[in-house]
Amino acid sequence: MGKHELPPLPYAYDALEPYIDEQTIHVHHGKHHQTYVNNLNAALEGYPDLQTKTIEDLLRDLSAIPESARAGVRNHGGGHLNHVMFWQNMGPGGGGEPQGKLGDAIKSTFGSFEAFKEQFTKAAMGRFGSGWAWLCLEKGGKLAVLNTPNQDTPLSDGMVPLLTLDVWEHAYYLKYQNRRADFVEAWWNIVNWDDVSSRFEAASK
Ligand code: MN3
Repeated sequence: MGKHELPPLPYAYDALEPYIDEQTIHVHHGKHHQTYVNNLNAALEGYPDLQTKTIEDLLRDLSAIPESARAGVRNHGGGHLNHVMFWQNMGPGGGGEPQGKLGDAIKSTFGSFEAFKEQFTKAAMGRFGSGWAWLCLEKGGKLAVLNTPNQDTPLSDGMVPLLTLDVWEHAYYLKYQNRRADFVEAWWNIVNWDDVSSRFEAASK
């Protein structure tokens, strides 16, 4: 399938203003995400068998990756896939609450949307250092909120990621400095629930 490539941002660089500023998106997408893609391709050099796999397949079974390439795939492949999802999970005109099957599943799992929001925010705030907060579908079909360190994806633990939030400092430092809580609160206004819902419906089939 050739080399992995940085997908274009699915909206304009200033589309998430004022919640995420244009400069942060430029650096985050054009520099940070691009670097994960470049380093993933470098990590796969000399492994023609791995080069034919999708990024999802590589991360779904890290034990199948030769040890010499595993950390590169985990860190840079995870960095690539997590950011692809992060961009798609957001959009202008987002926010509010999910409707339909996802909205119902969130209410029956967490009690209410507000309770879910609280739990997700706690996962985002509770990740010490760099990492990600997640809403996932577990193997048994149950929704779960968790966080992961570094660029680890719950896909490697057999879950299907539905919604993710990047809480690395590079995601918010230019605008929010050390105020991660303000960034997390602002981010709820740009969650693209249509994207999250379609992931949920595809995974629940
Ligand atoms: Mn990032």
